Amino acid sequence: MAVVTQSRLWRGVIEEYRDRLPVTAATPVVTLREGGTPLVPAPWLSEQTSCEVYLKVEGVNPTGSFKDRGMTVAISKAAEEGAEAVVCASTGNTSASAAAYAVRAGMRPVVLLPDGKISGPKLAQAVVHGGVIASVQGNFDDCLRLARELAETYPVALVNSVNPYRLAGQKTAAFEVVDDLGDAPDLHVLPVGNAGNISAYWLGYSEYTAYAADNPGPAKRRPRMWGFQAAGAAPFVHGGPVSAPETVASAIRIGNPASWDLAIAARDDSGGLIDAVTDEQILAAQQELSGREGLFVEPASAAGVAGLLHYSRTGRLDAGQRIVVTVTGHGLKDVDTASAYYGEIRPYVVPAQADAAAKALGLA
Ligand code: AN7
Repeated sequence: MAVVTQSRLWRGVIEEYRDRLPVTAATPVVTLREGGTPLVPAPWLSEQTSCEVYLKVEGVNPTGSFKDRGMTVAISKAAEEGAEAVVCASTGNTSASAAAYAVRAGMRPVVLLPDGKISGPKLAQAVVHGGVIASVQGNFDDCLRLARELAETYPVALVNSVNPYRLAGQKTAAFEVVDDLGDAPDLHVLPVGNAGNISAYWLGYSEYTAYAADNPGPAKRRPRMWGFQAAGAAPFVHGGPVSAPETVASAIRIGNPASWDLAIAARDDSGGLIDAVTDEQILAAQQELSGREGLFVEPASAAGVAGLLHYSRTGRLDAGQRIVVTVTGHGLKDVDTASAYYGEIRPYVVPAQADAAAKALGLA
């Protein structure tokens, strides 16, 4: 099939940033035209924090989360290397993305999911994309260990973020922020689970500045990186792995992050921090984003906003900063948690008659 590449529309992260990614002319590009996501000004958050806040809305990617950025590169490279099957462990979003990109490349996606701990819509994504689904008796950390072991011994390519092609793809989000703003922000805030994304953003910001002396980019500086974990799954805050992680934000229910050293480097080299927010703070932030900014994100995605608000309200955020917060996945990824937070829905039951309806709805 002839592919139109002269399009003035967004072509996906590989074509948009080809010179900064580990691909060659021999790499078959497997893309769903991911990336190019909106950087949305957040007036309510800006007012709350006395800062200039933007949201990098990753839920609009093809499978509904930021994972697609890394998956296009990982699957394209796996295709180049002749892989016929890929495997990943996942709390739900990686598996949705891996399944979509793998079938597009004609590969079998094998996904290892912690038994009973995946949201319904994410499981449905793995199903509709033809994933070979394993419900593992253990948590995400057990799934990742199993995925590594399978990839070591059997003919299946590992596409978790321990695969460096994943981080290479994900760093493009930092490029986009700089391309949109003209420079890096003062502060970049995001949720942390397996810690691939905070590592990838730092890599992206670093490569896009003169810090990479051999390949200077358009940014003049790098931001401080602030990562937020869920309090019940906060190994970086405790200083070591957590054996039984627990949080309502199932996407970041991770106790033993794979990108430990890279995330610590991102935190320390940027003069940033990694801290925790409670489930209550996460759900409240999710509600504020929906009700005030008009953006519905999944619980894990609200952890960065929860952390920013917490630091602002406790007097630990300097005013006047330019801040980007990544919201990592779409709200439709976990409808049950959101609905439960709002309680029973009691709509006004009205006749199909304007006068009576207006009266019941408070319009008359
Ligand atoms: C919505 O899908 O780990 O710190 O297996 O789905 O880069 O792990 C998901 C992680 C944040 C944390 N927000 O990012 C998986 C998985 C959402 C996520 C994270 C995840 P990392």
